[in-house]
Amino acid sequence: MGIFTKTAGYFKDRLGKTRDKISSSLSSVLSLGRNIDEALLDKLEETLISDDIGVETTDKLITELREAYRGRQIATTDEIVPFLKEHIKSYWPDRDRQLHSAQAGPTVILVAGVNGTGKTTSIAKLAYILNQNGKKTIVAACDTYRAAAVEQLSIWAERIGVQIVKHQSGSDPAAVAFDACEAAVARDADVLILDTAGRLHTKKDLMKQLTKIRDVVARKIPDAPNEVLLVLDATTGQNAIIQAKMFTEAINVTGIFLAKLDGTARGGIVIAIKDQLDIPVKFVGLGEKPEDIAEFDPNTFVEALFN
Ligand SMILES: Nc1nc2c(ncn2[C@@H]2O[C@H](COP(=O)(O)OP(=O)(O)O)[C@@H](O)[C@H]2O)c(=O)[nH]1
Ligand SMILES: [Mg+2]
Repeated sequence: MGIFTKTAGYFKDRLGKTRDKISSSLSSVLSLGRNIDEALLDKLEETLISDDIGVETTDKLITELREAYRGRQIATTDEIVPFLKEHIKSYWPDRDRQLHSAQAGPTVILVAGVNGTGKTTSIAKLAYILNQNGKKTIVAACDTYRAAAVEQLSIWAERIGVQIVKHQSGSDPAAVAFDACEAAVARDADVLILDTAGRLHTKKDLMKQLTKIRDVVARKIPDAPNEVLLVLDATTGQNAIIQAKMFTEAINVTGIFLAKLDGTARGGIVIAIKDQLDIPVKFVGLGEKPEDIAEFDPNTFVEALFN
């Protein structure tokens, strides 16, 4: 069990909105009759797409379901949900979802994402759990663009009991990153997490700043950053995928932190992300408290989504 692991019950509880949506749309399809037929499969296809799981996975599911139905391996509607669960789980690539750590010296996590997606909160969650587990963690306020951003991270740092490296708002974020790396090494920290700005004058400025921070970090600490986490807001649906494509053009994103999965009925988006992005969802945000973070696990997730 990893330190970010949560129980199936916790997932079920937090994913209630998405589960309710999926279960009510599915039950309207399943109530069409006891036996599967072509009309029911068409209706099911529409339903799955409306549940945000994406065209690609829906196509695959419906094709396989139709084959199973025509081949008489499956006949009644009560077999549909178990079929969907088993197949959706099997589509997930078996990949590394662990947080990458440094062999020696501090592990450096660079966190990026559009404003309001949940970056600062997600950093607080990571820092909180790591710190609770005996990893000395420092956060760095490299979002110097907005006055409130440094303040927000300072409040979190104090609340969860971790150190912070910050400058005045408006100062050079790369200079904050520089100082933060020095502090992390000098104070023998296990983990350094860098917050970044989510909006600048132009998209080009934003990406330039991000790569500048990354380059400073890479020069100060060998093999850093060990992880570049992109925070996406689950409530924004397809927009989150567009954002991810934009960031991956500028920086090598190693994992996704999908925030606000508790606040949305669109949790099916995790499945669409798997189809459309070649980046693993490593963490999910399931509330506003520091402990509301979980490692993403496809099996637990799929079980929590389908009743
Ligand atoms: N319900 C819920 N709210 C979240 C979650 N993560 C962040 N938020 C909220 O989203 C808002 C924006 O978060 P913030 O961390 O400031 O975003 P940033 O601008 O990307 O740094 C805040 O009100 C957070 O409390 C989550 O997992 N669940
Ligand atoms: Mg922020």
